[in-house]
Amino acid sequence: AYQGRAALVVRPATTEEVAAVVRLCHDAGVALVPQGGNTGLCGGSIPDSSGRQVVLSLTRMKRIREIDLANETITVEAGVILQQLQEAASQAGRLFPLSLGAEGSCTVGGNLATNAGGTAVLRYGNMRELTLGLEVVLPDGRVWHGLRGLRKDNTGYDLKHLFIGSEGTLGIITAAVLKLFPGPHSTGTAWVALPTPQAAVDLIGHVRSLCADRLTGFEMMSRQSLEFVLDHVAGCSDPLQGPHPWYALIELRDTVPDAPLDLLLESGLGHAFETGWVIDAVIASNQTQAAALWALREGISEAQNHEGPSLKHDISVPVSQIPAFIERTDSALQQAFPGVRIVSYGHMGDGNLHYNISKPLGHADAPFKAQEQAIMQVIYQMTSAFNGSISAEHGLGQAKPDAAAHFKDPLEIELMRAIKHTLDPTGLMNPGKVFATGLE
Ligand code: 2HG
Ligand code: ZN
Repeated sequence: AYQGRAALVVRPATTEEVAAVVRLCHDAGVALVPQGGNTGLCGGSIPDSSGRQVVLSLTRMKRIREIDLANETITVEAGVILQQLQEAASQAGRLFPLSLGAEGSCTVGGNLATNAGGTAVLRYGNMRELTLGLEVVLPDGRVWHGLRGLRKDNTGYDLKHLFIGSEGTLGIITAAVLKLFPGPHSTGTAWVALPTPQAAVDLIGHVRSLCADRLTGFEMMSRQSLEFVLDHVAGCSDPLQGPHPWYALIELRDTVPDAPLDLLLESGLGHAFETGWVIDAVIASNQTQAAALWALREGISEAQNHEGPSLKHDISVPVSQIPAFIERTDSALQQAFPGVRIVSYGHMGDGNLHYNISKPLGHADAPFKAQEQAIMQVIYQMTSAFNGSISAEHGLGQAKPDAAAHFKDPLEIELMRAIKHTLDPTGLMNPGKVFATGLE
């Protein structure tokens, strides 16, 4: 979706080398664009088309520096691939819980820079909640050595939170101390058919009261989303008979081996059948079946690309408001743009919907693309009316700074700009990202 032209790409292997590059660019007045696994959906790691920006790739900084089991922490460099981090934790008998579709190629630096979310936020939080300390190269080349593995530290402002989610606009994260958790020894996975999004809200409350922290994932998807996967992703099949309007994928985990999670799921779903929240359900009886159910969820993004341009809207509203949001936005869109195919799915437990739009069946790409801004306005205005966020987990990148400037509180934007100006007065760190216009 995004193309740029870089002056050059530098690939430093150590923090000192990153600092040396940043210092040189600072002195020469050259803009830098940090890049990790290049999997972001908002173009945050893509340079502009001037051919004058330097891409600073962190992919050679891939050391696991330390695992401190007694402190339940792991210290890793920015270029470590998320999956390698998960594997390192697992080899140490622990869990690093961040999990998302791109985990085989996205990097820790990018996860931090965008405050990545994914499918286990419900239980473990976003990347922000998983981080204890950071090492950051500042825009003038100085290094902030904030790699502290402390769970308590009230010595003033918690600076790491400025850099997490700042998308490379305040400095370059080179390493982090991250939290580890006990590894799960039992997993229970269910795929359920639901009559309405309200049934999903009711079900999530019920399952949570029954299972408490064992509930690690609650994903929801519309029939349209599943149909795209069945049509375009090889080897996928519908686990249930007949079409149903909505589906949820529920995951429970326990640290106890052979924990009776299937029984918990059965009892939770039994009640849900009686109340009418659930129409049909299947519980995975082994890991292969569970993986097949997850493939249906994780295939949606790719499947939608086969249907022409996918207009992505990564929104969040309070969980309780999701049903009303869907009902009102669906109807406003169908009225203004008849026939558009609404592919809504996402991290229901976090109130985060990927409310993506495909062109009407049989229509050409170009006239549909021409409506992109108008469609976006309808969706973001509705999001705003529900007190939601126009970017829940993908960041702003170069895709959404204008929308953020429009829909965020002007005071918040003013404070953000003040912080940007203090840390990066020359505006050389990832210009054109997060903020609608550069500060230079
Ligand atoms: C997901 O949850 C990702 O599958 C991608 O955040 C969402 O492609 C998208 O819009
Ligand atoms: Zn997502």
